[in-house]
Amino acid sequence: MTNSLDIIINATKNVLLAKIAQKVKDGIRISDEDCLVLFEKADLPFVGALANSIREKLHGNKTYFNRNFHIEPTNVCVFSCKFCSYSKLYAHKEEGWELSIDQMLDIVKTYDGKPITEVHIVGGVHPKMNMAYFIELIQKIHAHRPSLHVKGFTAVELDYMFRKAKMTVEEGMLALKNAGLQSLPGGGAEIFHEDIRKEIAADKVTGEGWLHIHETAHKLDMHTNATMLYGHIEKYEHRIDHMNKLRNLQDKTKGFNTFIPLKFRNSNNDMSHIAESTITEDMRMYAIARIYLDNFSHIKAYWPMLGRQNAQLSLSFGVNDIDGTIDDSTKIYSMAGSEEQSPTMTTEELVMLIKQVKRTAVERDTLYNELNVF
Ligand code: V47
Ligand code: SF4
Repeated sequence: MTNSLDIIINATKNVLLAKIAQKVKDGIRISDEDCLVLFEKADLPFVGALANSIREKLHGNKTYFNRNFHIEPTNVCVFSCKFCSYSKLYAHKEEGWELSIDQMLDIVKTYDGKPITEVHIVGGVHPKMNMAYFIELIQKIHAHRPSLHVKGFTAVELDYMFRKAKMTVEEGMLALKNAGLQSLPGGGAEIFHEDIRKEIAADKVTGEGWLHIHETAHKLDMHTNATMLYGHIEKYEHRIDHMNKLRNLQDKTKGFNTFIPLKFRNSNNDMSHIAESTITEDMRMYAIARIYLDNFSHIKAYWPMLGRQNAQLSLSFGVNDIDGTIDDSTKIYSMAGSEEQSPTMTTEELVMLIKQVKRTAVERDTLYNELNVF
C-alpha cells in the first residue's frame, strides 16, 4: 500500500532528500550528514511530513500535557549568560528576588486540593542557597504533599551546589534523591559546543559537565529532560553536535524523557541585537529534532516561550507534548520577550488547543504515565 512517505519519496527530485525519506520510512536512523542536508536543503512541508509520520507512529492521535506549577527560588545568579533576561548579578541582588523556604512552601500550599501532579523548581544560582537549603526545601515539600513529583534544578544549579558542598556529582545527586528529588528538568544545556558556549555562557558548567550530571541521574534511575537553546549565534553544525551528544547518551542510558528545543528570545538581554528565528525556522527545528532523535519518545513545545498559537502549530511538526503549566508565575520568558506575559492556561484551554487540531488530549504525569483522556 502506498503511504504518504512513498508519495514524498517518489516526488522528491533531490536524491539525498529522497534517501533520507526512505530511511525514515524504513525506521533507519539518520546520520549527522543527513541532518545537515535537512537543515540546509529541505523545505518545511518535507520535514513536517517526515516528522509527522514519526510522531504518528509513536503516539497515534495523542498529545500529552501535565498539570504542574513552577517555583523560581531566586533570580539572583552568580553567572552572566548573555542571553539571560532574568538574572540579577549577585552584586545587585537587591534588585532581584530571593524566596525563603517558608515562602516557597506557601506557594506549594496554594495548590492544596488542586489536581496538580508536579512541581518544577528552577532559578538562578544564588551563592547562599546551597545543598542544605534545597534538601530542606525538598523534604518539606515532600512531607506536605508526598504525591507531588519534585522535578528540580538544572545541571547548572547542581554543578554549583555540588562543588560548593565539596561533593562529587554522584554523592550530591544521591543526597538530593534521598531527600525526595525525583527528576531533573532540561535547562542549562544551551549549546554544548565549546565555540558557542564560551561566547554565550562562558562561566557556567561545560557541555561535558551537563551531560555527566544527567548521566549520573540516569544511573540512579532518575529521569531527566534535555533542552537546546537555538536561533542565536550557533550554526546548524552546532545544533547537530548538540543533538548528537544527547542521542549518544540516550543510547547508553535511556534516561531522557523528552527533548525541548528552546527558541532564543531577544528582549532585555545582552544579545538583543540578534534577530529572533522565524516561525518557519522554529517549525523546521521541531521537525528535524523529531526526525534526528529517534531514541527520544517525546518532543515538547514549551508554550510559555513559543506562544500558545505556535505551540499549537508545532503539533503538526513532530511535537507530541505541550507541557501544561497552569496558573504559573514563570518569569524567565516574559522577561525575555515572549508574548506570553502571563503564562497561565487552564486545563480547559489547554485541552481546547489540542482538540482544535483534532488530537486527543492526554493528561500525563512527569514520567508519561497516562492519567486522564479528554
Ligand atoms: O537553560 C534563558 C532558557 C532555560 C532565554 O525540562 C532562554 O520540562 C530563550 O530549561 N530565550 C531554563 N530561552 C528553562 C528550561 C525549561 C523550561 C520548561 C520546561 C523544562 C523541562 C525546562 O531557559 C535556560 C535557557 O536555555 N532561556 N533565557 C532567552 N532569552
Ligand atoms: Fe544564571 Fe541561568 Fe540566567 Fe545563566 S541562564 S545567568 S545560569 S539564571
